[in-house]
Amino acid sequence: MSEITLYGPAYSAYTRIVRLVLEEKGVPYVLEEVDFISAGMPVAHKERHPFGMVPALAHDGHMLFEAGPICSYLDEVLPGPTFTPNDPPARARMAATISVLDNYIWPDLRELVTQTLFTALVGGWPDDSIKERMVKRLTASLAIVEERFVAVGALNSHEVSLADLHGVPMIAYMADTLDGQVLLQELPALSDWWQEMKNRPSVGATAFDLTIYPWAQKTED
Ligand SMILES: N[C@@H](CCC(=O)N[C@@H](CS)C(=O)NCC(=O)O)C(=O)O
Repeated sequence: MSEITLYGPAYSAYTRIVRLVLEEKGVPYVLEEVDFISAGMPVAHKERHPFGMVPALAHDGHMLFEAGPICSYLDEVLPGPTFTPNDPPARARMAATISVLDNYIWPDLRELVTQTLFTALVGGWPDDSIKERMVKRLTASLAIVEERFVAVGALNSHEVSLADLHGVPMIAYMADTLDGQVLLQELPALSDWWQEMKNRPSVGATAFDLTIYPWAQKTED
């Protein structure tokens, strides 16, 4: 099998989504760190992704980009367990769950995580008004995810699909914040799912330490 190189930083939620699929498949790969917080997106990476985002993945002479399509590609071409249901309605449901996570959950969660984790790490002050607005929005949107997706099996830690692996890095970041922990307490199905998912070896294998990055060390000056 030709070598797989994944471009993106370990702290990127979308890079971690792809890493989880690779780990679950049990296939070796090279992670080339592309740290975009230190000094913006490196010029070399802008050649890999037309909009200069991470992740991108090189395999078999192809440069692939966008986490969802990369994961579908890997699930199709790599050996190992499969994470895409055969049944078309179940497959559409999986794609809808991924779309919901991308469009209605992650943008607010990313803002919350930026204010709570990242701002402090780079030595800044969180904007509490943004934080409060995001908590309010997430209280409403996650209640819908809980009732219409998790409780009815669209996320399922016993029959893991690409939707589960897509959700893990997002909920992992959420669980790392105090506000996220409070939100999770009101979401029993999502909490149960996370308790199961976080113990998977792939989740441990893709854990990362934010304090190793040069921008994070500024707080120790
Ligand atoms: N639609 C993209 C989203 C990827 C994304 O949001 N990547 C973030 C890091 S997790 C990024 O590249 N941020 C750099 C920037 O905004 O300049 C995908 O599915 O891969």
